[in-house]
Amino acid sequence: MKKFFLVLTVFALLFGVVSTFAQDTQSVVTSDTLQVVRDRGVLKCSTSSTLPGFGFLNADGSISGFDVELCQAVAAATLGDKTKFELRPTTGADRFPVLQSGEIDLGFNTTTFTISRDTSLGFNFSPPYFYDGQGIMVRVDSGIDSLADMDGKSICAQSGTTTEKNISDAARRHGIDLEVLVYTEMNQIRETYLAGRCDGYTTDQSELIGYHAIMDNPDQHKILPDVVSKEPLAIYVRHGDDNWFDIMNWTFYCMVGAEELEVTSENVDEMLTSENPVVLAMLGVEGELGKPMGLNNDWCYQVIKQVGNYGEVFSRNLGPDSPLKLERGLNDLWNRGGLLYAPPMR
Ligand SMILES: N[C@@H](CCC(=O)N[C@@H](CS)C(=O)NCC(=O)O)C(=O)O
Repeated sequence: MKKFFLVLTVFALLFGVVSTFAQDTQSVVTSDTLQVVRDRGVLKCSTSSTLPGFGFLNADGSISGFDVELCQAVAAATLGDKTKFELRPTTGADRFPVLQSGEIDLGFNTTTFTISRDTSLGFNFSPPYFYDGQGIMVRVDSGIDSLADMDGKSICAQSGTTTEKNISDAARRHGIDLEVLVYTEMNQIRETYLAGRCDGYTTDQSELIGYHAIMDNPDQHKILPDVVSKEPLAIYVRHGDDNWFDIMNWTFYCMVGAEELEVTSENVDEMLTSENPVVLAMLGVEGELGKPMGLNNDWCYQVIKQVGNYGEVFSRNLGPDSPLKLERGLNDLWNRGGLLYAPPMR
C-alpha cells in the first residue's frame, strides 16, 4: 500500500512539473495574446527610433511615424483607445527576440517579409503595408553613379537585416569586388558613412529618402538609381495564435478598405448612416464582424475615427504632408495602379 502511494505521489509530482512546463511554453508560443493585452490594458509594439517617416525619436522623447500609427490602430481595434500602447525601440538584431520572448505583442520596425523569418524564426506576417526596395546612398563628389561603379569600394550596412545579404548578392551579380562593413546600430552606420569611412551606405530606399530629408547637407549626397532587392515591409506576430494574426491582418485591411470606400477620420461619423451596406458592416452598424475575433463590432470604426484610413496615415507620415514626400506608387490602391487590396468585409 505504501509503495502504491509512493508511486502515486511521484506520478502526481511529475504530472505537475510537466503541466507547469507546458503552460510556460504556451504562455510564449500559443497564448491568447488578445487576452494578455486586455489584462495588461496596454498594447506593446516594437519600432525603430531612427527612421524618419516610420519610427523616429522626437525632441520631446516621443516616437512617431507610420509604424507607430499602425500600432495605434491595433490599440484602437483591441482596447478601443489608440493611446493605450507602449513602444519598444529596437535595432535590426534585437527586434526578433523581443517578440519571440513575449516581451512585445506585435513587431513593426520596417521589417521585410521573407521566407526564413516566417518559417525559421516562427512569425506570421501581415500583407505588405509598404512595398519598398533596397537602395544605396553615396557622396555626390564620389564619382559613383551606379552600383557597377563601386568596384573596389566599401559600403556600410546594418547587421541582422536583409540589406546586409542583399548587397553582397548584388555585388556578386555585377561581378564587382565590394567590401561590406557591418554595424549594429543605424546611427553608427550613418556616422561611419559621414566620416568617409565607407564609400556608400545601403538600406531600404524609404529609409535613405527619410534620412536624406533630415541631413545637414543633403545636396552633398545622392541615392543611386539601382534598386537591389524587393523589400515588402510587413507587420508580424508569433506563430501559434491565429486569432491575433487575424486581428493584425483585419486591422490593416480595415484601413485599406476604408480608403477604397472613401471613409476617413473626418467623415466616419456621417458614414454611420451611409446607404452602402458594405460601409455599415465595416463600421459595425450592421452585422457582427468584430465578435468572432473577440472584438467589439465597432473595432474598425474606432481605427478609422482615432487613427484614419491607410491614405491618411500615408500622407502625413510619408506622403505630401511629410518631409519625405513619397509618391504612392506601388503603395496605392489596386484600382489606382498600386498593390493594396483588402479582401471583402463580409
Ligand atoms: N527592411 C530591412 C531593413 C530594415 C531595417 O533596417 N530595420 C531596422 C531594424 S529595427 C532599423 O532600421 N533599425 C534602426 C536602428 O537600428 O536604429 C529588414 O527587414 O531587414
